[in-house]
Amino acid sequence: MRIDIVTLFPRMVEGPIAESILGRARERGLIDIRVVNLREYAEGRHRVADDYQFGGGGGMVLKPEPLFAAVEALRTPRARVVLLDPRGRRFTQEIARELGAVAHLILLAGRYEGVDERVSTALADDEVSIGDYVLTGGELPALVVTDAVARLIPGVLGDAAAAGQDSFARGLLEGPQYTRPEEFHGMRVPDVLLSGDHQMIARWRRAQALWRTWQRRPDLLETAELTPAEQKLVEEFRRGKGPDESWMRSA
Ligand code: 9WO
Repeated sequence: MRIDIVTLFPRMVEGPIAESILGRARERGLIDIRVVNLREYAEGRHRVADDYQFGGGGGMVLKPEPLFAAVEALRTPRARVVLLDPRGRRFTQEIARELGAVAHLILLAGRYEGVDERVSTALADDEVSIGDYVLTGGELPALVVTDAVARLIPGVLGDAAAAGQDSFARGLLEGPQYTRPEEFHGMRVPDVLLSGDHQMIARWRRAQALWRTWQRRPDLLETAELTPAEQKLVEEFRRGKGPDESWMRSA
C-alpha cells in the first residue's frame, strides 16, 4: 500500500512518521509513505500557494493549481484522492478499513482559511473529517488517517497485537487491562487475571468490555455484533445488574 501526504508543512508530518511504528513499517517495506511538499508544485519564483479570497472578507485561500499539479504528478490508476476537511465524512474504524483496502491514497492537507472549492468538486474523490473542530491545517488529520490505516496492514503491528483482536474492531470499547505489580497503591489486579484459567479470563474480558461500553457508549451496542450470550449480559445490565454478578455464568 502507498500513502502520499501532500502538505505545505512536510516536516510537521515527517517527524511523527519517522519517530513511530509507521517509520519502522516503512523501513521494513510494509508500506510506502511519501510526504510531498506542496510548495514544489507552486509556480513562480516565490512558489506562492495561497491567494486572496474572491468576494473579499479577508483570509487567504489555498490555490487550486499546486494541488492539481501535485495530484497529477503522484496519481496512479488506482489512486483515491482524499481531502481532510471538517465538512467531510466522519472518520471511523469502518472508514479506516475502507481506506485500507485502497492500493494508493493521496491525502491532501489544507491550510490558511480554506481550500479553493474546485479542489473539493473536481480533484478530491472523498472528503474525510476526524471530528467536529477546526484546526490550523489538515496535517494532523492526515496523520490520524495514516496511522489508523497503516496499523491494519499485516505485519505493521506485532503478531500479539493483531489489529483484528481489539474489542474496538468489533464495535465495543476495551475493558480494563493490568500489568505488574499485582498490587499498586492498594489496588489489586482482579484475581481472575492471575488464575491461569484462560476460558474464564476470556469471559471476564468480554463482560468487562460490554460493561464499559454499556456505561460509556451505549450507542455502540445498537450496531455491535453480539453473540446471544453477550446479548443476555447486556439485558442483565439493563435490569440493573453489574458485570461481576453476571460474567461467571455467561458462555
Ligand atoms: C479557518 C477560518 C478562519 C476564520 C474564519 C473561518 C475559517 N475557516 C477556517 C478553516 O476552515 N480553515 C481550514 C483549516 C482550512 C483547511 C485546513 N484546515 C483544517 C482542516 N482545519 N480543520 C481541519 C480538519 C480536517 C479534518 N478533520 C477535522 C478537521
